[in-house]
Amino acid sequence: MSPGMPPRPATPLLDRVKVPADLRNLGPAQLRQLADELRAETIDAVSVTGGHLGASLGVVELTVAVHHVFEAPHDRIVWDVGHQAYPHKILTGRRDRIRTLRQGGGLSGFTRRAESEYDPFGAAHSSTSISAGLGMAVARDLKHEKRHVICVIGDGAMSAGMAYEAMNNAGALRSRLIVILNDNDMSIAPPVGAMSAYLSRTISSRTYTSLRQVAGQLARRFPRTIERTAKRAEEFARGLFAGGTLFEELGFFYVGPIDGHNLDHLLPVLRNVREAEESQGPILLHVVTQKGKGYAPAEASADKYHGVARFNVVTGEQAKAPPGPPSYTRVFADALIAAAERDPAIVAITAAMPAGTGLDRFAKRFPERCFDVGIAEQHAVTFAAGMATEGMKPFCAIYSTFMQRAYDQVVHDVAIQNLPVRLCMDRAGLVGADGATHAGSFDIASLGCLPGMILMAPSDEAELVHMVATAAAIDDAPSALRYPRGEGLGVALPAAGTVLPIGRGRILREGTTVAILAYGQRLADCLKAADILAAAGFSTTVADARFAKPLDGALIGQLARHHAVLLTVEEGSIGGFGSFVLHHLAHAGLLDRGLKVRPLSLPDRFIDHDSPKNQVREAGLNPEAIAAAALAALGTAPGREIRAVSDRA
Ligand SMILES: Cc1ncc(C[n+]2csc(CCOP(=O)(O)OP(=O)(O)O)c2C)c(N)n1
Repeated sequence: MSPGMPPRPATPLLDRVKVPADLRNLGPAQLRQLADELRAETIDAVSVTGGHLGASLGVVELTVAVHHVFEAPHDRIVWDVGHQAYPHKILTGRRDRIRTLRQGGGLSGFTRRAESEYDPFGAAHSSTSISAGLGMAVARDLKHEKRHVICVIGDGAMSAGMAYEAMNNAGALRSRLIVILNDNDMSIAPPVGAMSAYLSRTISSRTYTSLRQVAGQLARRFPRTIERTAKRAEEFARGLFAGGTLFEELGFFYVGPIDGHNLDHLLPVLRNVREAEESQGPILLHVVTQKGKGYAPAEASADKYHGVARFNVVTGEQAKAPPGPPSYTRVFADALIAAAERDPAIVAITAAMPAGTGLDRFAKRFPERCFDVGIAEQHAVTFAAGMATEGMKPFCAIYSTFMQRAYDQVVHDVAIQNLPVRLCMDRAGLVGADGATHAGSFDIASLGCLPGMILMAPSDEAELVHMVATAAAIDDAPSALRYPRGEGLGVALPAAGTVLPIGRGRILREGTTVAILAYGQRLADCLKAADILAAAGFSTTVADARFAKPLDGALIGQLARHHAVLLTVEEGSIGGFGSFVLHHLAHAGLLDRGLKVRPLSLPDRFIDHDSPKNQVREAGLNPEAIAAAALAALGTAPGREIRAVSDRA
């Protein structure tokens, strides 16, 4: 225990629960106590690691109830997004490692098949649970097996099209599937859209459905399990009940809404749902919970502690990073606001991430020109394309990893129609504690192969300001801008962005033997690598490509002709910038005279959660690895003195 920290909470009952089977025989009072202990343990663990606290606190009772009523891992419990699964991890044999959450070598912050047999499906991107659960249910039926499949999905995740595609299919297949809608009236930010309003109406049209009334709902479908007296309640309940119609139209049997923190309600309802006839088809159980429940600082905060840094349990105060340069996100938002002040055609779009993308700042300044479309990346991109057809200048700000969802929209709706949509991808490259699911690895490779697309990446935050101005000026083609998570380098910011010449790079340092051509955020480490090489006696040119498409053929030609070794460096997957450069070199005949080219990119494997520094080292993209690649190409093994120089750097 660190000094000043409160002692860990006493958890006598939780200490006896090693796996869910250990809680199946507990009575209601013990389960309530277990929930309290589980909540205390979750708070204490996340205070050490940081992470997604609010969502996990909201599902403590639900987690206990589901594990009490169902028999995981035989029954499959599929958590959507997986960020609320910390209590589930604690109850499923991972308590001893819960204080390693999101740390290098530790537990993932999401569900993960490789981590536990209790995680039947890995997640982190939202709205996949019903599709995956339906697949499991259909496989079960084809194999003539008996098991329950339970998907737990939040109201935010329910705003994505994929959830409806899955429900539409589930309703038609009539597979036995239990979907628990965990409705806390929050996404990361307050939820938006008609679906959210619909759920609110569903809840506010009456208070929680009483147990008796839920029994009535269930009686219609499962008369064998309900006492006769409930039957009279049925008409009453259904007559009063205003919600659930949408789900029923999709072929689900709707039950609820019930209080997701009240075990006296959760347990009997879940038992009834469990006992439903196999032929009954999919069931949707609507539970209402509170994000951050049971921890005052979380309940009081605007985002309900969606994602937190390490914090003091007593005060709720989160660890603050020492003041440093502004984040790329902040610089992007301010540059976009500045551009929008000059140009009324500029509009901004986010898919449920207003704070993460910085567009909350834009929305404050231009509320009528900012659109939060919910967790709906596909729609966001085509919505932007529609605006572009009418002469607006849409900036579609979506994390690189979530842009993957919208690939066909980028190809079909944006690129083929050559519409000037600006794709602004935050969190490009490695992202640290959120791990491989959130890394922005594939945008260069996947967007760079699209005809007509312009690709830019800033090497520092001042460059980002220029690139936002450049994107605003590109009116005859789609463009994509990628920038990393976290703070900038601390360089001076220009008063206003300058429009850059499209497809032109720049040389920062001139040398004679080795050329390093960087794309994006690794440039600073390439300069450090050049120092290491200089100390080893090799003169190095360092250039900033600025654009991955169109490539700067003249610059590449110059580097190729006047150096023995050419390195390309990017924080993106194989098949990206380095491949484009190699392709160009080959076609231009620049490989024919013995030039040694080494494309350095992320390796061909997924990189787990860890500190950003460790991840970059593992990827072989730190200054030492860059220098070592050059030396290996030159035929010189890295020596002791080289490491010493880089340590000083
Ligand atoms: C495709 C995709 N887009 C965006 C996100 C970022 N994200 C993580 S959790 C979350 C909110 C989810 O809200 P909800 O489903 O209601 O769960 P809660 O956190 O409220 O429990 C968002 C937008 C994501 N994980 N996946």
